[in-house]
Amino acid sequence: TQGQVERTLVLLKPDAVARGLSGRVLQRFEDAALKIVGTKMKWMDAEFTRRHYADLEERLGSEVYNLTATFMQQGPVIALVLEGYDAIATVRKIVGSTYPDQAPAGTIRGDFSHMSRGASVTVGKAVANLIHASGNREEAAQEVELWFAKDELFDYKTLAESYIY
Ligand code: DGI
Repeated sequence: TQGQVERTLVLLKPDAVARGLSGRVLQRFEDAALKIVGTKMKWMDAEFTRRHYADLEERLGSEVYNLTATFMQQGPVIALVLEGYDAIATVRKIVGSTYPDQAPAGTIRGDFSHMSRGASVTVGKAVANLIHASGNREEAAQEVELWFAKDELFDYKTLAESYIY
C-alpha cells in the first residue's frame, strides 16, 4: 500500500555540516526517493531556536533545552524540506533513534554519530545526533512554515515521476 505524499522538515545540524557529512546524508534521502522541495543554510539565533524547539523545554526540562539550544547555535545548519510518500516516518526511519547509541547501524545516526556515543542519555552534555526531522504531521506543518516562505518551496517532477508514474 502506498502512503500519502507528505512534506517534512530536516535539519543537518551544526555537527553534520562541520564534519562534512552533508553530501553523504543528502544522498541517503535522495536514494530513498525523497524529493528536495526546499533548502537553505541558516545560523540559528536564540530567538529562532526557541521558535523551532517551542515545546522542548516543557517536554524535557530547561537543562536539556539549554544544552540543545547552545549546540544548535554552534554553527550553521542546512535546512531541507523533503517530499515523498510517508515522508515524515520514512525520514525518521532513515535518521534513527534520538540517542545515537540506540540508533541501529544503517541509520544516519547509527552510522555517523560515533563521537557522541555514551553522551546520549546523560543530561549535562548535548546530544550531537547530526539531524533534526519533524516528528509528526502537525510538527512538520509548523516547522516547514517556520523555516520556509511559500515561494521558497518548489513543485517539480523528478525523473522517476516523469517516466514511471
Ligand atoms: O525528535 P528528536 O530530535 O529525535 O528528539 P526530541 O524532539 O525528543 O529531542 C530534541 C533534541 O533534544 C534531541 O535531538 C537531542 C536533545 N535531547 C533529547 N533528549 C535529551 C536531549 N539532550 C540531552 N542532553 N539529554 C536528553 O535526554
